[in-house]
Amino acid sequence: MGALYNDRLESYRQEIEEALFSYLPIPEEAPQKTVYEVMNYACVGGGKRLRPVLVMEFCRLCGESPAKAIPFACAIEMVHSYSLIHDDLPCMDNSPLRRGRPSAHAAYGEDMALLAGDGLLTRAFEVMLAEENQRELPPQRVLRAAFALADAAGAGGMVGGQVIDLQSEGKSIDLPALETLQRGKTAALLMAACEMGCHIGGGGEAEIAAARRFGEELGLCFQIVDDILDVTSTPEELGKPVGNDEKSRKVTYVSLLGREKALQLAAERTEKAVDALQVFGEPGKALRSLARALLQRSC
Ligand code: GRG
Repeated sequence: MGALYNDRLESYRQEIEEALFSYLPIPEEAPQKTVYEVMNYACVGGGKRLRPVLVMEFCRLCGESPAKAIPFACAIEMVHSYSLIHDDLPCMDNSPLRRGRPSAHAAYGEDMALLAGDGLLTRAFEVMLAEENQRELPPQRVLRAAFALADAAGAGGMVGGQVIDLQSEGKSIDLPALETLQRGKTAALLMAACEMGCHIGGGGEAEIAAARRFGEELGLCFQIVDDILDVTSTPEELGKPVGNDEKSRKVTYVSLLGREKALQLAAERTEKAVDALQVFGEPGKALRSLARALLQRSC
């Protein structure tokens, strides 16, 4: 991930890899060993780890050691991985490939994939609310971070966005409707990542509001680039099938605006995201670079 992350963010990414591995063990003797195996398969060792990196960096920007944010960073990655498992299921996108290898249901069957998604969603809250976090941090910070994740992941956020997406297939929706959908499906979790970092870091209301604004602009921009990559990239580069949006007759930023205008909108959004970071001053530099690098991402 060298092109996306500077040295500090890259070191967070590596810490996250190690911590995810330790939070998702595969107990040899457990009769339900398979579900642990699928949870581990879907979450450990793959993906850009963008959401957890944001949690840790916003924690640092609010003045707390980023190490304190690791359980929360891992929790949001677990929720993200659950959403990818469920998104790939035959009843959703029916996708055989994820992060460059067979998707969870392709490798382990639909039943185990569904349950592993449920297991990851639940494990996320177990990891955040563990007693040691409540000892090492003011409990208020822990609770506010856990609430932000629950709020973003549920029917008012990511799940709601997915529902609108499914119900919009084959229909002609306009740009405001597409934005409502993507605010839930993609941006909600990125906003939560930024907000959670501020809660753990002890940030004030100005920092939280700025972080949420950054996350929302970044999230919408992220989705525009995702839509562009779906028509310009290859399964080898993306690690997942391409051309899906057209196949499932989905309205996207590209189908509504064309590639050039979609990219222009993403660039404008990126600068709005960068603007939102003003409250963090010079120390926000790594996030400014990250936002601009995400505009150029190839996977
Ligand atoms: C409860 C059935 C059920 C579903 C949960 C599936 C779902 C709700 C929501 C869909 C969320 C989703 C897949 C949104 C798309 C967001 C997106 C662009 C994901 C890809 O994120 P990256 O590029 O992936 O950060 P990596 O692999 O790098 O982590």
